[in-house]
Amino acid sequence: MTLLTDLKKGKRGAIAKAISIIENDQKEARKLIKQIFSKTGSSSIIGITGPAGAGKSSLINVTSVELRKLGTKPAVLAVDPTSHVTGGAILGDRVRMTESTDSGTYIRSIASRGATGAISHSVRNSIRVLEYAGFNPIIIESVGAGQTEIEISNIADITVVVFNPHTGDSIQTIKAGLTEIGDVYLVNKSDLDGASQLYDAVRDYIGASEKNPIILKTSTKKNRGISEFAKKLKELMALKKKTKKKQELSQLESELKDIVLNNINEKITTLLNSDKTYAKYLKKLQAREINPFEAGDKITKALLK
Ligand SMILES: Nc1nc2c(ncn2[C@@H]2O[C@H](COP(=O)(O)OP(=O)(O)OP(=O)(O)O)[C@@H](O)[C@H]2O)c(=O)[nH]1
Ligand SMILES: [Mg+2]
Repeated sequence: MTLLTDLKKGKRGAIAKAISIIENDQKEARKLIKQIFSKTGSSSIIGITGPAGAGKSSLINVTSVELRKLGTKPAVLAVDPTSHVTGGAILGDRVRMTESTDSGTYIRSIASRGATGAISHSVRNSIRVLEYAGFNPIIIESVGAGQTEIEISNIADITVVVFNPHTGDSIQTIKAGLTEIGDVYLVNKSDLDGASQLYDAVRDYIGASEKNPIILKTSTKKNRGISEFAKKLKELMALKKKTKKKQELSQLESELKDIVLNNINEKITTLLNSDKTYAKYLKKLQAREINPFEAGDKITKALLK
């Protein structure tokens, strides 16, 4: 299969095609994963999250350049919450991320529309494609908005949370649950007013936590703190490699559960449409001869017999 050969060589066209298959064609995606799965699982996955506009894309752009200088070969997956492939936000990312593209970093946006399980599926398997193509680390950008960000932190080996002094609600955001997931906290846009206060607040609020995260000030505009951030990432990659095994086991277990539950859901949904017991109790329910719970129990019992 030439796609595999080209993927292995890290050819851009092949990677793009493979990720499109992952996103759009379940049947082909299965075939592809079947062929590459055993050769994946060893790259470091870095999740970069934080409020919209914090500077995640800009940071990834300049940090990738530094990471390449340190001898790694990063690739980027941007999980875009607002739009699919033609959307404006992605174009914005493309523009801002040109620098790292020029230097050889592979960058790709994937849409996060649809069921949350679908996002995990796309991200997990796109990661596998990039691993097979020889990239390490794989950086995932996601906006810190609820479900997606939590899923990403489950997939990532290293989680980086980005704040900036311009969003007045930053401390609120900090309190709203981003406190536990970070291995690294960045106060970005340190060239702007308020960065020092925010840095102090983050350090007071998060620095004392058990995880003992790294907290850094960065500015992509002034190129401050970026090489230090890249160095810390490289150190963390080495450190996490030792604990990766355990994390990987639980990640694979939750993926397996997702798949099994999805499969069952699909099967049962099809089954119900032609099931006699279901039809019978549905009618009774609609005639108000039985209540929903009782009808549900009867149908479930019959199905699981
Ligand atoms: N002053 C200043 N502006 C910055 C810095 N980093 C990024 N910006 C600006 O902040 C804006 C948002 O940057 P992005 O990198 O797109 O932020 P993002 O977090 O990826 O945004 P979304 O993907 O939309 O959530 C852009 O206008 C950047 O030029 C910085 O260090 N200092
Ligand atoms: Mg972005």
